[in-house]
Amino acid sequence: MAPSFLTQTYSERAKVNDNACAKKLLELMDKKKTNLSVAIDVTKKDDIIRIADLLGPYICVLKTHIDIVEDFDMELVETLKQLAQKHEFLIFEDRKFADIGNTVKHQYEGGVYKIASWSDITNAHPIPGEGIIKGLKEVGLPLNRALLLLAEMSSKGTLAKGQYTLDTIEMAKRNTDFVIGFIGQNRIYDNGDNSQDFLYLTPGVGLETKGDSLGQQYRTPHQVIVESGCDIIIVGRGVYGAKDDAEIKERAEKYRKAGWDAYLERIGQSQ
Ligand code: S5P
Repeated sequence: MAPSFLTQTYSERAKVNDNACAKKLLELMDKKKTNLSVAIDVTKKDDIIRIADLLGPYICVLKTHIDIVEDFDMELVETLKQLAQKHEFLIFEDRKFADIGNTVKHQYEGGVYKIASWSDITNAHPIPGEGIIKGLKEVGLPLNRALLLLAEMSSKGTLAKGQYTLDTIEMAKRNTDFVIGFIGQNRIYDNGDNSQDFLYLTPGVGLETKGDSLGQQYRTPHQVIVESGCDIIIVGRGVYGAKDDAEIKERAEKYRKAGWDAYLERIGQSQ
């Protein structure tokens, strides 16, 4: 039996991944030595651009919540696209689509944000059933975009667990041309038979605190990458919530190193 993806390097996995977006992501993770994604959940355009430029060298994925930006315009996304090229990272609009296929198609393609035109990756809740993937795919696939399904959540009391999570994985397996992985807390589907390599992106990561007052729960990069076998750590306030730009960079490097060291340990290459 071929070795599990769990113990393969990101570059080995890039070579056998058929999805252009997943391949690019795995390649740049290997090249930049980072499995850190930062969630820049700030509300002013200039702050997003400043922090994205600052953090570019440390991250593989820049995660946005575009609908919290107070002064949004298309210039913002044009600048983010330029920064993505300059620093080699992917853009992930964390839109969490959750409606019927026909509606999400419009939400993804059009409206104010035109998400599909600039975001390499987006995500969806599987709750409506497979039509949500089909709708998003009609828009995203011709543009070489990719989708993550929310298989589990980091928040207290989440309903995304048990059979729901297992059914989410089955849904992904039927749509591997577009679905490249999951937002989740554990590597649920690691078959060891190498039939499909799904990426696991994991939020709820913090080194200093265990959670917030609104139900968020944090684990360490080591818990996420080594113990739970996930691939990318997503950190928000732990990085951008620093007092100034110098500290934002310091924190990004701390999380990048913690995530990368955990990955090296997992694949058996730690010194
Ligand atoms: O289960 C989840 C899924 C997501 S995408 N839990 C999460 O926290 N997220 C997102 O990750 C959330 O919307 C936010 O943008 C980020 C976590 O931010 P932090 O400040 O708590 O690290």
